[in-house]
Amino acid sequence: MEGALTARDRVGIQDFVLLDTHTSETAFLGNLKKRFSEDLIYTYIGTLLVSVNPYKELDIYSKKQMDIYMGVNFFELPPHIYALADNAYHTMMTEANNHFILISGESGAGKTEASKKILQYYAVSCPSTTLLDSVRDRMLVSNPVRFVNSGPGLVSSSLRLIDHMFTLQGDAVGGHILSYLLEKSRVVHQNHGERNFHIFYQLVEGGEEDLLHQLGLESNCQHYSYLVQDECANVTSINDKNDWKTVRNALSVIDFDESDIQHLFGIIASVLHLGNVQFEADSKGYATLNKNTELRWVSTVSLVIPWTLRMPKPWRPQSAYTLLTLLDHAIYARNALAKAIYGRTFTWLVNKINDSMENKEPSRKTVIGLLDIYGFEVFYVNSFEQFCINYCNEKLQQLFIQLTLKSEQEEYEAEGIGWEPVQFFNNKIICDLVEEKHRGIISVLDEECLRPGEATDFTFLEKLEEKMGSHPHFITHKFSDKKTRKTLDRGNFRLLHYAGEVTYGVVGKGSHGLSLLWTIIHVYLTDKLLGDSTTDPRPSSLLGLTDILMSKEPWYVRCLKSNESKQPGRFDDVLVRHQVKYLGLMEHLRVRRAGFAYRRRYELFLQRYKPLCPATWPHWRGVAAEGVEALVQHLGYLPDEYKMGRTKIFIRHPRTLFATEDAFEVCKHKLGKATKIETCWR
Ligand code: AD9
Repeated sequence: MEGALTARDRVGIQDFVLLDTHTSETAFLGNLKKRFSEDLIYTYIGTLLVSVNPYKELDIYSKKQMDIYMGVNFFELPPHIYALADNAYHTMMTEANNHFILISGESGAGKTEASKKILQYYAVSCPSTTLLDSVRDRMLVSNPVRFVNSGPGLVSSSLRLIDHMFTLQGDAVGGHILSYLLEKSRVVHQNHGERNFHIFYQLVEGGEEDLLHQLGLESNCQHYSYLVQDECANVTSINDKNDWKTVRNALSVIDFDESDIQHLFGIIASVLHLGNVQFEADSKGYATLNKNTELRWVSTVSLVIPWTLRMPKPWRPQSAYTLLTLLDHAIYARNALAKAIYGRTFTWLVNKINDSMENKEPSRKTVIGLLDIYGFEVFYVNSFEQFCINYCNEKLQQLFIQLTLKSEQEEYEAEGIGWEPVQFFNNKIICDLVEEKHRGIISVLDEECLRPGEATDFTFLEKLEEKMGSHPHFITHKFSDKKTRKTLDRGNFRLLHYAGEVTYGVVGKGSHGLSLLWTIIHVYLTDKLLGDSTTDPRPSSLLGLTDILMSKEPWYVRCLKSNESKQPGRFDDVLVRHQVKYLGLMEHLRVRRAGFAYRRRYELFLQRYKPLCPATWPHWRGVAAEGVEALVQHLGYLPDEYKMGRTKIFIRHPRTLFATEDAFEVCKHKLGKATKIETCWR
């Protein structure tokens, strides 16, 4: 008994659903930490995979490991990204339906690595022909083109979806990238500790001498103002020179010819030159350009001629052009141009990659989508870009709830078990707060923007207070208690998201604040993400992401950073706790545990626990369900503790399973031999 408990104590529980009945954040963290210290970076919450970045190479990604996981049931082996990839693939094959794998986590948490591992697994495990090999090569290299190590690569965005298409026989035949919420602002501004897109550093550090000469670039990142903010140009773990070679290779695999490549590098260089265009204020505060060298390079290498920046005009209140002439407006315009150039290039690049991965097989396809999203973004005060990302996370949580409950309900029905009400927090109330017609935050913003000249960011905030001041998830300075008021400025509002509180700044964005907010929200969200036809009446408009996802079966990977300094083996409790909170893991656990915590097919349950009952050991010759019934009767399960479905046993509380598991360990000890299935409890 003691020996058995020690094994579980040492490596923790492999599925959080089975963690003690009192599910506290502390117990959750304790289990993660215990496993992490044993280099067990993966843990399940049901079929959701939690991954903690080890910042070191682990010997768990070999071909041998892939073979072990191939075609094996989810819970038979220790948790692994391969298990998830394999189960998504096999479910897709047997049910001939579409799936998506949602990978979320902060920057550097391991999302790119996770998607690479999944792709590598498919590359090795899917049937192979020469034609398919080339498609797979493209899928694999499209990843480096997109990201290249931690942080954003060439076309990183806050949310990315790549579809991988398979024939009904399981052959990979093509791919498609859909990208939302490109973090364009990162081109001109990086938060503390963040880098700009890697491709800039790679070009400057790794670019060949001739190429740099042709593009007018210095081989030194320090020379470029867009690359030296927050002194993050040199990250020791990143080898820009080597990564440059990977990108070069990737571009050739995905059919970029020399002229495409020249065009691409020209544009990247032009953004760097643009960042170095400096203005000076004249005696009246109007912007002037003191030298044109950088600007000339912009036009030379990218064929973009930024005339607007070259025309210092006196300020005239009624003219749109005059906005550019004051110093800060000129800087704003320069940055906007840099972001726009990069944004367009991004779209072009994604289209090119898609062309190269286009599915050329006429037969029916099924799809596994890889969706990669930054989790909740939380700074001291957050802008409306964070609002968009957080709202998006809120929608995805809603989707998770709907899909989980739906699949629970379907499973109960399929198994002939009555539906039971479940206890969890439904975040629909927060989604409504943001999106409800005529009442939500976006509607209020719309209404305010219809009053040009009258509406300001102050009136916007007042309207919000008027409409939702009493809402339990909305707080402003005016509608808060004394204690909260101390932490909340007058120009901010706070939302109680399902994962925690986030404070958003509204006031103080200047006269263009409102229209800027409107643009951010509508361009990034309402139009693209939610497919709301009220703002985009075009019938050909993009399908909403949630609609796309609703039509697929979900799988989840949640990536956590173990520490900020990328140190192998270091587990920073505060940092991990923060991510557990903002990735909503406890809430996920609650939803998962809402009905029956554990279910297992009769054959598997019997195979493991048959030594516990004289009637089933060493062999049960009858129907598996009857064997399980005999087994649980022998173990003394109370009637309320379990239900017998058509193919599975459902157990309500983890403690029942644990008692069984402990008995099994004792029995195993007595029998004096380890069974093969033992590994599944690591
Ligand atoms: V960003 O949102 O694109 O800024 P990611 O994608 O979340 O970010 P990434 O996968 O690039 O992070 O991981 C960051 C670094 O952590 C990698 O370069 C690896 O050095 C390290 N890492 C991540 N996952 C693993 C792993 N499973 N094993 C070993 C890992 N190292």
